[in-house]
Amino acid sequence: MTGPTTQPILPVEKDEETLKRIDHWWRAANYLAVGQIYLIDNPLLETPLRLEHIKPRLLGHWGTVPGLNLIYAHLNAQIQRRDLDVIFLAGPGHGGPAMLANVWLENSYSEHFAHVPRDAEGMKQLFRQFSTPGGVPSHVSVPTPGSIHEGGELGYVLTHAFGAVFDNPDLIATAVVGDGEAETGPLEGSWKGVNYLNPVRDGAVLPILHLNGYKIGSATVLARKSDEELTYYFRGHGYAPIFVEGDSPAVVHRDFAAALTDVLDQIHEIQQHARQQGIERRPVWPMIVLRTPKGWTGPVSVDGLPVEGTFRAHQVPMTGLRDHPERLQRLEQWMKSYWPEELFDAEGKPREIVTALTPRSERRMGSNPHANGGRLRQPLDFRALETYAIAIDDANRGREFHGSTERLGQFMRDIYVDNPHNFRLFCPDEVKSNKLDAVLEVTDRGFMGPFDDNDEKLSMDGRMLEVLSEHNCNGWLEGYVLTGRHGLFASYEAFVSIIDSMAIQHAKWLEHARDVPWRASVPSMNYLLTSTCWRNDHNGFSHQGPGFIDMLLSKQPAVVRIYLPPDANTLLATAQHCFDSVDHLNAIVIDKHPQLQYLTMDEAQEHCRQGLGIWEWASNDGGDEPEIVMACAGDIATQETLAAVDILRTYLPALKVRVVNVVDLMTLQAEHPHGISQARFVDLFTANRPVLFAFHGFRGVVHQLIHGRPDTERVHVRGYQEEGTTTTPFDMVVLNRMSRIHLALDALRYLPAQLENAAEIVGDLQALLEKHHTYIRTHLDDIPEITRWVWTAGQVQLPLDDSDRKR
Ligand SMILES: Cc1ncc(C[n+]2csc(CCOP(=O)(O)OP(=O)(O)O)c2C)c(N)n1
Ligand SMILES: [Mg+2]
Repeated sequence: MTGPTTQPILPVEKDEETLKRIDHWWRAANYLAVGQIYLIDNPLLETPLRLEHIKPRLLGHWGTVPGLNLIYAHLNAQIQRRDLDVIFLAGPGHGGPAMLANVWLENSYSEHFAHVPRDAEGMKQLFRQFSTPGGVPSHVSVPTPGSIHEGGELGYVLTHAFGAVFDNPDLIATAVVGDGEAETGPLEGSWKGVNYLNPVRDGAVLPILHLNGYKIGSATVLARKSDEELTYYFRGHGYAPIFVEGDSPAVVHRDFAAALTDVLDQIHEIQQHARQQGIERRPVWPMIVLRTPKGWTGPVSVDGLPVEGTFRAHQVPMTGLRDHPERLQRLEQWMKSYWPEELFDAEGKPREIVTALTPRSERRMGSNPHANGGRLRQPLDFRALETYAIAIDDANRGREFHGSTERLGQFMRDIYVDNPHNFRLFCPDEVKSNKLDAVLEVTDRGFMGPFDDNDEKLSMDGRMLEVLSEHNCNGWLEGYVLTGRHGLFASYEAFVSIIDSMAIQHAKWLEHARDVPWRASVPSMNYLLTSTCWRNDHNGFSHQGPGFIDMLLSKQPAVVRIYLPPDANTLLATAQHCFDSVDHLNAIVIDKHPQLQYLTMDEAQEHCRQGLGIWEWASNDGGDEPEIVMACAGDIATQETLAAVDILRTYLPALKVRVVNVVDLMTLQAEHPHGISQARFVDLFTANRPVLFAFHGFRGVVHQLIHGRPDTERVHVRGYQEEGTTTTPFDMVVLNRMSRIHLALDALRYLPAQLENAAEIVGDLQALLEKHHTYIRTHLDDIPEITRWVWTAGQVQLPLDDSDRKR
């Protein structure tokens, strides 16, 4: 709820005293932002500005600052008046000086950083540290109290805001959208969030589109549209826009205050109505369109060119102070135009007229606990994994096909039941396709209607969200976990790369957060990559792309985890571990089709604890030194490896083969926190025997990971090598040379001593390869004995007859 409308005192727009405080706050924040961009000393301008007070490198973005400061100041007044629970997300996150100024004024900053107190010394430090080595970044970043959104890469502010308010009924996420930012694909798509926002159960997003007219170098599309066009546009998306426009502070303050009063009343009304009387239809949510000049109150012109109100105000609006000493005076006049002596006392403390606008303790937007969401994190409750496990024993090990993601669906179904307020599954329209639909037994797909008789499992109460936008799914989950809740984003493997860049930004956030002690640990971002490259044979060449793994490898080892469970029980153990973990990006890769099952639940849990291990039941080295290690990571890679071992053991029973399965890919990398020791590497892979490694994704990944391990020349990797078309499943592994036939032939190639006994097996494998080629073109399907293959421990019969062998 938006909180009680306390004290029916005057609304802000009619309350001259509060408007005065807002203006003072705004001026103070503007002053502090300019100071951060320019000054290293003399913060209160006690003496005339000299060059030694000026930073040697002028960095930062001024243009967006006055708008952000205006919105912040006004929100403070409303938070105070209504005791609102509000977080502030700055889409134009390059306006870092604005947010730093505001959280310093409200004292949140000094409470987080004692070395930057709220006085002249602290002000000097605030200025000096901004955008300087060893200081703070120019953006609204991890060390900015109150932020869950860096805003460096534009486009995600609305998705983060929606994610933050799902299941947070009392929270309002204010999302300032830059007009340049509004041109990005993700932002454009994210207005749809209201179609998934339930006013009973969820909080509210308050979008404020800031039309300052410009991006870095030119006009913005939305700023050049008339109010009428914008009204149609936003009405069509389900919003009722309120317009505020001007360049006179007094007028804008009054109008913006009135607009905020109006939208907050509307939000309150929508929520009260829905919560007391139920929802008949999707509400029309209010939003504000704010037209104020870019770089408002800054230099009007420089070098004879207009700056205020143009794109030239984007970064540092007036540079070259060393070559133009008169600009020192202009800077001083500019800063003095905010009347600093009215704002700060002689000791540099903000005066009462400014601080009077500070909301109480955790209502300050820089101290709101949702913006340090780890503080609110409640671990999930799980039922015993045995509930969902597939029963495995020596008789059926590797001999039965079951869907693995189905079991994960059942596990998540019960997580939904047992954790009704802090777990969500987000998916781009594939929950059923990915066989996770057990979840739908306990929750519908959430949607705000209208509804159609043919809809299935679609209702306003649904808490599983399907939107055909990987950007929304990812951004919603980011907003959800950064505010302390848990979830999973399930995607087709090939299309998760649409959000590579978002995942990169989130990884950077987590990397940075490791150095910020007051940031509490947040639940991990969990990705399920399914419908993988090996089983998209029916979908053409567009649907293969295991590159998300490669992208993750570029991030700091501390924050990335990649899991390739080979079967259902290892998937369950992996998923529980990921749902319990914090501060990571966890990628789990597994296909959705029925597949062979190998490990008991106990074995699976132990295998996942170790991250990799020897599968003794598939090996015949008896614990001695094998002649070859057949390693595998990934479900299809594991299946083909085992099938190859089956063939080798059938034809060459004396050959000593060891099977090593890798579920936690990062165990291979020595410098990763999960990386195994060199001694353990040798225990598993031997010191010098050939290793044939079948890998789910691109082969370079394994080579990269094992760099620095003993004798890597002997490790030969097979994997996806960008071959594909509409064909059969087995043909996919053939085309990419990772089939059991290729693996068995390759093994022999690395075992020259075996070759003299190998004429029969080599002949048969080549005959089988040829038979496969002609068979699929004749029958349009795989050879049944291949697709029906199950583990025989060296008793396999290849589907060949004499005519095949003679050919
Ligand atoms: C995805 C992305 N593309 C490009 C940029 C580079 N960039 C930084 S600021 C900016 C202009 C932003 O304009 P707007 O959203 O209108 O913000 P404001 O005018 O408030 O500064 C651009 C293009 C970026 N940060 N992110
Ligand atoms: Mg702009």
